[in-house]
Formats: sequence, structure tokens, C-alpha cells
Amino acid sequence: MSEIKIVDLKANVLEDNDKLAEKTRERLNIEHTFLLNLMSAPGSGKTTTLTRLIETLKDEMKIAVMEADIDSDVDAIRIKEAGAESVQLHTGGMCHLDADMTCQGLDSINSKDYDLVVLENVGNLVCPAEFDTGATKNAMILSVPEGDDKPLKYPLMFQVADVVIINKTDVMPYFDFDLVKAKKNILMRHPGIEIIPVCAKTGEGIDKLADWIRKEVRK
Ligand SMILES: Nc1nc2c(ncn2[C@@H]2O[C@H](COP(=O)(O)OP(=O)(O)O)[C@@H](O)[C@H]2O)c(=O)[nH]1
Ligand SMILES: [Mg+2]
Repeated sequence: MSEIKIVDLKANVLEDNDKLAEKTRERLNIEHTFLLNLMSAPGSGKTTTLTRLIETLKDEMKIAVMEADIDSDVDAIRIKEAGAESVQLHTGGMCHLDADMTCQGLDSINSKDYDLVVLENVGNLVCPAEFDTGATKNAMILSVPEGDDKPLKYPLMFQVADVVIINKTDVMPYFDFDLVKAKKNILMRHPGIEIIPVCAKTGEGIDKLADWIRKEVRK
């Protein structure tokens, strides 16, 4: 089994989060590194989607993933096995990452060595939406079993996202998830936002998501 680096993050309550987030975006710009902050409820398929993306993109760009969790290193191991660099960030019980914690993660992997860094945020639809991590773009995953009404209940998450991935489309026949209604609810919260349905289990739709990432990384 591969050795996983574990970073215990320290909370810094004194720093102005929004200012540090802006500084982080400037740093990433200079480094030519695209940082994607990936958010969702626990179990929506963040790690599975990332392993599919890594399989698709690893020969065209240098990729690292920062796995934020309260404990364990299982997701960082899955990422390493998929073929990307990974680091496990432990949040000390916090349910989200702020800009300072994100910087600690970026330092631990030497972010300038990568074209694409993904932060897999802590599984939660509330707190991660409230803290700007300094990421270049935010993505969120809504999975079919969670229901097509999630955008009505968690408005901020859909407002701060730049792309919404609808995952687990394979189980659509078993849930009363209405894709048209889901898209309508998402667009009501965030007009014009990109919505990409995928099935991380089979890989269906991952090409479209990979295209979105290619376009953003080139910018
Ligand atoms: N049926 C189905 N299951 C999926 C899909 N994507 C992920 N899963 C399963 O959902 C569970 C949680 O996935 P994981 O990637 O660990 O979610 P995370 O907590 O958001 O990182 C696992 O059992 C996955 O195998 C999918 O597209 N379809
Ligand atoms: Mg995960």
C-alpha cells in the first residue's frame, strides 16, 4: 500500500479569510495552478468522480488531490491508486476548510508543481459553502438519491458553485428524481450555471466534465 502524507491542519482565527482567499488566488495564478474546490454531502461520489477524472486526464496534466477529512486516509489512498499525487488533510474536527487551511495543504504538496489541484472538501452542504478557500473555481456534486429538491434547501451551496455535477445517474430509475426539475431548481438558485450529469460508477458523462476542466486549466 502507498505511503500517504498526513497534514494536521491548524486553525487560524485571526486572519481575514476573504483577504487570504484573494491572495491565494493570486498565488495560484502566478504558479499556473488551477485549484478546484469540490464540495458535496458525504457519499455523493466526490472520490469516485475524482478517480474517473484522474484516469481520463493524468496523461495530459499534472494532478494532485488534497483530501480533507476529520480522520482516516482511505480517500487519499484511493486517489494515489488512481494515479495522482495525494495528501490527506485532517481538519481537527472542523466541518469545512478555510483559506488558511487550504494554503497549508497547498504548501504541503508544492502546488506550483501541478497544473490541476483538487481540494476534496469535507462532506457537508452547509459550512464549506460559507468559507472561500481561495480556489480558482468551485464544483459541487448532487447525487440522485439526495433528491431533486436539494437546491431549494441549500441555496448558498448552489450559489457559490461554478459547476454542478449530477452523479449516480445509473440509479435514476429507482428514485423519484426528476432531472428536468433538478436542473430547474439549480438554475433558479444560479442562473446560467453549467450542469453536468455523470455516472462515476460507469464513467458515463465524465468526458464532458473532463472537457470543462481542460478548458478551465487552459485559462
Ligand atoms: N450507483 C452508484 N454509486 C456510486 C456512484 N458514484 C459513487 N458511488 C458510490 O457511492 C459511495 C460513496 O462514494 P464516494 O466517492 O466515496 O463519495 P464521497 O464521500 O463524496 O467521496 C460509494 O459506495 C461509491 O461506490 C455512481 O455513479 N453510481
Ligand atoms: Mg471522499
